[in-house]
Amino acid sequence: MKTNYLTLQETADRLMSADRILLLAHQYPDGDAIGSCVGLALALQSLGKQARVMCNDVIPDKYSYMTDTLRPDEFEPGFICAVDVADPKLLGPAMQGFAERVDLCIDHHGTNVAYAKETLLDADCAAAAMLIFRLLPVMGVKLTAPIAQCLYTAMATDTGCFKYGNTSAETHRMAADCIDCGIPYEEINRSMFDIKSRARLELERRALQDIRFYYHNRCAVMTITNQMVKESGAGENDLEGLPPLPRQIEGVWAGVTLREKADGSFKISLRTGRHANAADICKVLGGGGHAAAAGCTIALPLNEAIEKIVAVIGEVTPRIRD
Ligand SMILES: [Mn+2]
Repeated sequence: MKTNYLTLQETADRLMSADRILLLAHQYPDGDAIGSCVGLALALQSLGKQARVMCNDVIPDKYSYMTDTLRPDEFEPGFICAVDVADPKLLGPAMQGFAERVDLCIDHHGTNVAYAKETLLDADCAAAAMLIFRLLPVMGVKLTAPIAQCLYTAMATDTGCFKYGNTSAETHRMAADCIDCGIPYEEINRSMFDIKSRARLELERRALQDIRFYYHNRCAVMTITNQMVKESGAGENDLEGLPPLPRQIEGVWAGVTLREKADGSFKISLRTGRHANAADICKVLGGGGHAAAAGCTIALPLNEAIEKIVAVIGEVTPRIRD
């Protein structure tokens, strides 16, 4: 696949000369996917353009304060822009019809497979929203509170509330500009990071009970089976944000979360510190992501899937065995 990489100015030019702009988020949308898409859609609408956001999945309720601010434009797309989507497969089954028609991709994943006609990529950005933020002045769009709460949410969620190593001074400066718009950042952070349902707490309890350790306790493996989800009463919205848990344990270099999928295979989420590289490990298994957070899928029974990921962690990170 081949793409034409654009500068910020060229990206702004493309968006300014387009109309009926369809913005595509990735499946299982997170704060960055939704915040970046809605923030950009609001910016485009403020310029008098038609814009809408589409996603394979229903947007979880906790993000509705962002989507509610968007005017519901309906149109035949004149320009298709994917945001925060590293690979067209991640658009999800319902959006595959657009996969080969993406005019522009705005992304911050170093693993982006260059599938769009043109791409704005900066892998040093903590969130795709930082690219949207940079585009605003180039497009002559003023940062308003509705846009600011989208971009703030996106940056907060992709940086674990400005805690991860991907957070830069620029991220903080952008967040500060958003706060200057009068957004309810305390409420946003509480709803994104602190609030959990009782079903979610019950699911965590079950998952933590069976956590397994390898390599002198430097690797922790947590499993979420469909049965555990069912028994805890957790809904789809309760399943977000579980992968950071194993890495919260003292001394853990590599925190693994296996999530059983409907077909019985396992979605692996890996979180690592500075001693291990999650993207390098997941790449061996056909996945990808960032240095500190990456994922892949393993189609094996549970115990074999755990053996596999643990073995690959050891191969790619020999020091973890010492
Ligand atoms: Mn992102």
